[in-house]
Amino acid sequence: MTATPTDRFAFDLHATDGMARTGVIHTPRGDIRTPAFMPVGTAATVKAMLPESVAATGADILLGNTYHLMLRPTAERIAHLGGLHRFMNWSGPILTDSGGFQVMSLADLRKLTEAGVSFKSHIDGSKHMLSPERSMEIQKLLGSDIVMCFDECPALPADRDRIATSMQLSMRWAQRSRDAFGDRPGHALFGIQQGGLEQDFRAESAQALTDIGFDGYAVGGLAVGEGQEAMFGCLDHATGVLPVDKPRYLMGVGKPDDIVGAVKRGIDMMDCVLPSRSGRTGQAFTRRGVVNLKNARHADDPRPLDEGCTCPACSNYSRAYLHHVFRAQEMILGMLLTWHNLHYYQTLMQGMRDAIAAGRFVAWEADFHAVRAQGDI
Ligand code: PRF
Ligand code: ZN
Repeated sequence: MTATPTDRFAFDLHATDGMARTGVIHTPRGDIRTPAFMPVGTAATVKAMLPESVAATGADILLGNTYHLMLRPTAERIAHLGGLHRFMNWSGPILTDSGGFQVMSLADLRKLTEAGVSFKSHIDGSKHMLSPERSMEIQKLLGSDIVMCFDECPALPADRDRIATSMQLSMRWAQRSRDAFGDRPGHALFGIQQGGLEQDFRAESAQALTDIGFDGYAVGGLAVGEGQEAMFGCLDHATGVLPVDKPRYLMGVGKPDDIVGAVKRGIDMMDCVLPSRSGRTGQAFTRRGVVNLKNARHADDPRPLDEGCTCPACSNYSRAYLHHVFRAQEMILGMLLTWHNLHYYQTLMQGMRDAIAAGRFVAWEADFHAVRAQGDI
């Protein structure tokens, strides 16, 4: 695929196979091949990785977080230092989450009103507030390429009334986010669908967002403890009510089989801390499932983690070495396994992009599950 230099944000859909889609999101900072997996760089770093190494795994875009960066080092400081791309030495596109979801899961003493959320920092107890307007301002100061609306994501299970009230608040905040974002050529604003597992609320939310008009649409409020079957059941109708000609982003998902199932149901973008976070605790994702390097069975094993993987961890080190650096609590364990896991995730995405383009996604998916069923050998 040749990169098209562009000064605006655009989505080209190249092929579909069932509900699955492949294409390219063009941004002034580079193209994003879809389906895309976005590594998480919460605190202006993908932990244990240099940015050039993250790029070498095949990532086209990173995710950053409003909540963490506004508290430390602050958005204003990052803006003075030339923006987030320069600050963290990543020249490709960055999508930033809006903060609402992180406030609800991390902050202390939260107070939610129509205006927004006031809370105390989980780092030093200092007082802050986030609103649609302040979130848009922070994401602009950071220089984010893809800005997310400020929303509220209720914890599941919740009753229908609570889910409806919350979704309607998120839709009013979506309008305020749109108004505050304004017109910024080259930068995109994504709406976030809410509505829990309720089909009618998902459709109502999609309609409200489409009426406002966004550059892309996220499916929020999933992967919050409902389980894979319920999430897939929801996605079976939640993606179909979103515009076909705009990217669809499933927030905070997931395990490899979650990702495959989401792409099958029409999702174009995803992010998750799993490949980076589990790498640091000795968990590796492979074609044959999860391998835990903590396990004593690896202590004398001269074989690579995955003989079919071309990442540095698999090209240059044995399972015995990875087990040793786990036991010795050496930092290289996190460095090698994060690289491997991100490489595995990106290889998975490339496999799906190729399969969709060739119209053989069903066969590709059957093979994905068959190889995993064999287990680690
Ligand atoms: N909203 C926002 N960020 C999110 C979510 C959401 O619903 C989720 C849900 N899985 C993860 N990250 N703004
Ligand atoms: Zn590897």
